[in-house]
Amino acid sequence: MKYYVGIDLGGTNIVAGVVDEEYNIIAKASTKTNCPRPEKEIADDMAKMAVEAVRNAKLTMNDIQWIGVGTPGIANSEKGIIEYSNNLGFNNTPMVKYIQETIDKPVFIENDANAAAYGEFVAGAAKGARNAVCITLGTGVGGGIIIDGKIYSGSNFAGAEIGHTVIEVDGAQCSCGRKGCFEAYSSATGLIRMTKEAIAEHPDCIMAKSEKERGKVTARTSFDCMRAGDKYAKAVVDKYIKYLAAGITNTINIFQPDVLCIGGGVCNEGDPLLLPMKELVAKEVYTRNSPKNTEIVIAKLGNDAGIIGAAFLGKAK
Ligand code: BMX
Ligand code: ZN
Repeated sequence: MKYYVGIDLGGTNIVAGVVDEEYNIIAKASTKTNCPRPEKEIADDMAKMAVEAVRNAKLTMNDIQWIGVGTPGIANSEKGIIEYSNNLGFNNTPMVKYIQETIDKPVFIENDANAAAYGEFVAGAAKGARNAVCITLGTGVGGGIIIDGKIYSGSNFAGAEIGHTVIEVDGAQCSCGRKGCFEAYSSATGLIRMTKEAIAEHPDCIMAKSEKERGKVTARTSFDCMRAGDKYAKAVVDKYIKYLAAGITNTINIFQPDVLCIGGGVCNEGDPLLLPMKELVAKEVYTRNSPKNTEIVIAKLGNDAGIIGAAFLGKAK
């Protein structure tokens, strides 16, 4: 049996997993990212987690083929440099070199959403597809594109940033500097913003009460309060779904993948999110009258997608 290590570097957690050649995660190790802090410290912790995960798997580094890393931002996979990652505070960080100072193995890096898409492609909801696009609805909206079984990251390692395509000109401010990005509406962060806006407009609604009781607004507030009968919450959910459907329809119109996979916590809402979204997409997509169309599915692997995809980066390009 061959083994690989995949590391998912996130704004909150660093998770390393040992993955066998049948795509099973056999052991993990994790720690807090604790950013902002010096990039070398983060890299050292990543190497530490890799070593710990291997130990937890009762293996040694000799059993490991290579290490793969998924990171938010722009990952130059040829030079092994994370060129830019705003939430981690990275600028031209030589991640591969740093990790190899501790571990003498080949190290591959890739954007986190690309790695997660690859994970879903090799072992999850996009398994068996030739062309697949995965969209993650999390803190941001991540995009990963698989064409003919390989990760497509474009030139300059900066492609597949589906989250930063504008769906509302002059719309809500995005963290990338543009206004009206898909990410500004369809991320969990975007949903929370729209929920807060509605609460400010309707201070007596059920969402406002929920905020007072819990002391916070989350990505679930609007869905929960809609179920409790709040018409303003339903309006937020409807708006969220409308934007999500627009972003997904755009993506299908560009790529016409066999499978479009969506992941991230918001997908746990299930049918109340998915059914109306799929209905809107079906009405609008360019191929609406074609006998064959892109299948929209929910990601299967959750947070493990990023680890499994990272672990197989040695085969991804
Ligand atoms: C942002 C962007 C993408 C990333 C996506 C998902 C940065 C630092 N991140 O659009 O590269 O894939 O977020 O990130 O520029 P997540 O934090 O939601 O997983
Ligand atoms: Zn943007």
